[in-house]
Amino acid sequence: MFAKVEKQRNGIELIKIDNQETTIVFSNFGARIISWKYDDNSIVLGNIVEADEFYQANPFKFGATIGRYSGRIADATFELDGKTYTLDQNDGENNIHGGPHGLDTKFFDYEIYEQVGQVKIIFTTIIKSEDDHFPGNIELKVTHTYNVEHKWTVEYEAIATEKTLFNPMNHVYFNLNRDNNIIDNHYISSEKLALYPLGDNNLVSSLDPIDLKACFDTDKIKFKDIFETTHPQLQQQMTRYNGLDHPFDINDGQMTIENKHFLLKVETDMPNVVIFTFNDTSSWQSNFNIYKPHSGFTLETQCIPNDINLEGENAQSIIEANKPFYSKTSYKIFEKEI
Ligand code: G6D
Repeated sequence: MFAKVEKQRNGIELIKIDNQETTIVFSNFGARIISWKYDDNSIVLGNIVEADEFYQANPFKFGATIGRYSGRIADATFELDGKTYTLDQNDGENNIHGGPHGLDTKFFDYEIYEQVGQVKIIFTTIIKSEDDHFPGNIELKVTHTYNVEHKWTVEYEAIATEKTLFNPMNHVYFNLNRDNNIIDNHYISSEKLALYPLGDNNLVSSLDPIDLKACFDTDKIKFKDIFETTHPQLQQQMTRYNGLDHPFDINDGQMTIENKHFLLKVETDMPNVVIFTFNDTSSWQSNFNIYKPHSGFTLETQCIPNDINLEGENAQSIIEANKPFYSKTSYKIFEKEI
């Protein structure tokens, strides 16, 4: 397989990979995915034509690598080894997406490897403590691989100079509908689907999750049925957030999402998946903002947001100095025969 590089303005470079029925495009800006198409159907949200302007001030972080810490950190502060760290507040009083200078804002260096049956792009950068106020610098490699089986894999390899937090993810929004209509008709499935309820400011309020499989008693749960549930605790969550913005426990890191035409299979070694159904699209004052609520959904494979304040030294996002971190998530798209 081969890759073609296209340079746009503002330092944005696109790396385009063609795999017959499917095409996929990545960028050096935020080591992000820009486009993924099955024939003429866009299955992710983004803008390949005007990428040079679209991504710079987009608060929705379409397709970006997020880090060093993906989810919210309550009150933008945490304690590690008895020391208190104060981060930038970029979500009310919280810190989100690693702060205002997170990985989504970085221009990565990259190398392309065209191999038999796949293309690999290795993006590299350094996260500096002076930029985000977490302890330690991190040398980071984000590898996007696309193969002939229409499978996109993201691998994260990191090494930190000090004990710190590392909780990366990709902020891609999917929409498997051919007409790109809202995603309420999609079904999610996994042998385990347990949702952590949120309290104030989108923060997890309890480590006792709601078992969705028990609530709905079905293998495949439709987003619409979750949004319109009469289950009291879940209904309260949906009313409050107009959809999902919740961490899930899933079975063995595997889940599928499907509609009539396509099925997307996700596999991850990260402990949780945050599903966000793009519930409020109004915060971006831009002609580029053509999105209505539920235009897409994310599958953010990460440690439970705010784990450092919820679980202290047991938080899974803690990494030791000089000890290599590795994590992998893949998304594979299938067209259904109808
Ligand atoms: C993340 O969980 C958050 C959402 O609350 C936020 O609005 C979005 O990113 C932009 O998924």
